[in-house]
Amino acid sequence: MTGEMIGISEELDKQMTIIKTFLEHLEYTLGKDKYSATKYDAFNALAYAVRNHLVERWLDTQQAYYNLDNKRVYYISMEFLMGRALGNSLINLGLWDDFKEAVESLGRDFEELLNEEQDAGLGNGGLGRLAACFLDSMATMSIPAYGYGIRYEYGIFRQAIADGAQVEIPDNWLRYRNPWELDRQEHLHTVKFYGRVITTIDKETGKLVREWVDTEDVMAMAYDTPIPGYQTHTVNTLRLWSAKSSREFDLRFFNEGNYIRAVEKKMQSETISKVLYPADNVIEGKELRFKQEYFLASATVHDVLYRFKKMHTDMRLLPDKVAIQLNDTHPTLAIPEMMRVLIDLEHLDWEGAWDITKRVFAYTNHTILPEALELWPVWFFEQILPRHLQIVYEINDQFIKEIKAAFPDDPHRIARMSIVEEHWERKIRMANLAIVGSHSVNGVAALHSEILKKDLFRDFYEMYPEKFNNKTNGITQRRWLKMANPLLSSLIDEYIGDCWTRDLYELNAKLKPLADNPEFLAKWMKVKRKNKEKLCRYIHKMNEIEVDPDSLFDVQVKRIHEYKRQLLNVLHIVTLYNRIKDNPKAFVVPRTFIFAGKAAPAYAAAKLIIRLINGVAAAVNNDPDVAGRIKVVFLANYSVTLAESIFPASDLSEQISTAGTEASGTGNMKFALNGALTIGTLDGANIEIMEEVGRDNIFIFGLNAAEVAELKERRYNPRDYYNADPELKRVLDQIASGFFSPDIPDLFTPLTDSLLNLGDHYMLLADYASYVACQERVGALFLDKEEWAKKAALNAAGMGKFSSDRTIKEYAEGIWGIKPIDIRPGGAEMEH
Ligand code: 26Q
Repeated sequence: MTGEMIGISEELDKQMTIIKTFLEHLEYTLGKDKYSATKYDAFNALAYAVRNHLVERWLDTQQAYYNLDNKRVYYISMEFLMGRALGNSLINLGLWDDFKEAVESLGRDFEELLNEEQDAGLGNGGLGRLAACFLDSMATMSIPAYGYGIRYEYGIFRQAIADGAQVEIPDNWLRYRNPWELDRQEHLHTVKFYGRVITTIDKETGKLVREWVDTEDVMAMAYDTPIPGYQTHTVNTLRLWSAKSSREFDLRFFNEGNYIRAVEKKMQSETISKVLYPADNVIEGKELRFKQEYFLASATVHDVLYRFKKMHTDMRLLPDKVAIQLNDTHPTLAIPEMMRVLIDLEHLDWEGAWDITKRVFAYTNHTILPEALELWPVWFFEQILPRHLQIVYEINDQFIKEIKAAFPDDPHRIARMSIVEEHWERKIRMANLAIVGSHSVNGVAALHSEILKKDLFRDFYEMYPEKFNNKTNGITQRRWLKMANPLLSSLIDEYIGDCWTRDLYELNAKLKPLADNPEFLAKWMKVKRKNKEKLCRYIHKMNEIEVDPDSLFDVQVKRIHEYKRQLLNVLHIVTLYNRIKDNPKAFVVPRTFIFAGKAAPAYAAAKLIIRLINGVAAAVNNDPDVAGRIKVVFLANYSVTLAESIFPASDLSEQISTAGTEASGTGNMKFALNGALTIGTLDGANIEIMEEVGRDNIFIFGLNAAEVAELKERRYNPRDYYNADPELKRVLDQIASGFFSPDIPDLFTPLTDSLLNLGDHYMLLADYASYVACQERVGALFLDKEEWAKKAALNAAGMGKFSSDRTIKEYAEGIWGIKPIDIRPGGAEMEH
């Protein structure tokens, strides 16, 4: 046989194996044949076939970690916003083409099968999606890592729009099986709640001994999902905890007199992992949320220590083997839990336990909004976690001694820094606890980390400057370019090869010169146009709106929140609308304004903003004077999957938060990577995006963070802007008068009131004129197609820094002290 023939027969062999595995799963795992199999069955059979490939590497990886006994990082997060797994797994395994061919040879549409998969929506937004990007990057960079979270039975609600308003639909995502998870019945931990603490004196040592008794127990059961790296043998683990009644494991349960009552009790304890709290950047101080946080913290700490103790007896080695990263304060109870286990169960002394704990933990802050800082009432602790309250008090006592030593005679400083807030209701400040109990505190963009040091955590920075550092966020280019935008990926591959998938800085080095290549730019524009056409078809199908693919796609997709200022975007749209109405023949650049995003169900203002967008859409889209020049589209149910089709089709990325409020943003990076230009404020990572793409290739407007602070200081008066700007006044009066809500004329007055009468907290009016002027420059540039395309290419070409691979490398080197582990098939692994 010739070499070529061997190649062909190997290829055939591969195809046959895929088809065989697929059919076996269809028949024996799912019990279907080709007559009875639905599209969804076919998706599942495909997923199981892919899982076979994952499992081999998974076992090799876990075996290698065990044999090497290397240091591992545990990323604990209340949220993992994973989206779909099938396409991503195929890309990371390098099996996309093989599986696509195999599926098509069976007469099925590959893309249609991929679309059968539900999103794993176990997160709200930025923080949850960041955790998912980090998992992809950690596996790709061969970092020995575990994600730990909660297996919510209901993920983020599905959003429908009825009469312009958001309606929440429960996301019962596990109802039709989850082919990616493996239940680990044997990995079970008891999590205790309530009860009381007994103190005795040890007769031999004379020391106080604490026992937490009469507790109500819930079991945490593990479900594992494989996390494959891209072009590597590494497959890491995402371990999600599900709450199971301890009674089920208890024989007395079956002998209880009141059987129905007993089953009710069982169900109650299982509610802990029922539902994700749908709040984003605002806390819901509910008891169930508090229990969820402890459930995750406790089960994870016990699991980490169980794994450590299989290899070691000396707990002082823990910081050499374990790094724990806290994704915001949500899992911070892991700190007192670690202290409890080390002291009460492992019998270490306080100093030893505290030293170990601080060296293990690191804390990432994701927000400076005061309403998102976690404070839990002391009485929650008294009732639910009495032993932890003692420990937190002891940590605080020691800490206050430290403050007094460092800053004598400064009682205000002590009051500000104390872990216990002593207002009329005593509360535990989780951020203070996280800072004191960690060796590292980081923000998620340069500006954000500066604000933490200078403002929010200033006192702590003065005391522990060495703890503070920055880790600018990133995104995985595998999902957000290679998978989401296959046309652009292929174009880039054609010109510079595909090394950018492992090293995004390749774009900076090799794509930049192509921004002057007319042939490349022509192809670039064709790709953008194709992606826009596809989104047009989706918009037509979902919203029955006809959109012009040649219009400027001006896009704001993210959670709906006042600080993100979707309302400022609306003020601009209404301004344009009025200009057209005044002068129907005036030339305006045709634009399609696209919005998507969920509002927290209890956040009235955010829900009203959705109604306003839809009210404006109804007026604008159907007005003959507008003649289709501007259209407004609100796409329902923003999700990872919907995002994957929006970014590739966008021309303009709206990143318009009040300077100093958006910690980083990550959507901003996804847009730019897909060749959208940004209109934005000098906030979060926008600043670093500007530095990377160049000041001439981004549209910056409005006050910067220092100016915002200064204007607040000088007593900002929004009415000054309203009175001085007739165009602005007209827009606000229109919204207030019911122009966009003819059936309920005063529907939107709460929104205009908050701007005019309640202080305009996010300073929309101060930035309005600058925003509108900036948008005029955007429109003018869009008319010059070549110039626009050039800048778009330069944006993508400047994104090297924003790969989450870079971010993870910085965490691994700067905080975790962890090196990559090269995994080889069959187990001949080595440390780098
Ligand atoms: C806390 C307690 C009780 C209930 C809910 C919460 C809660 C849940 C989610 C508080 C905050 C969040 C989410 C915060 C978040 O997504 N922050 C975003 O994190 C991104 C990743 O770092 C940044 O890019 C964004 O700027 C930041 O807003």
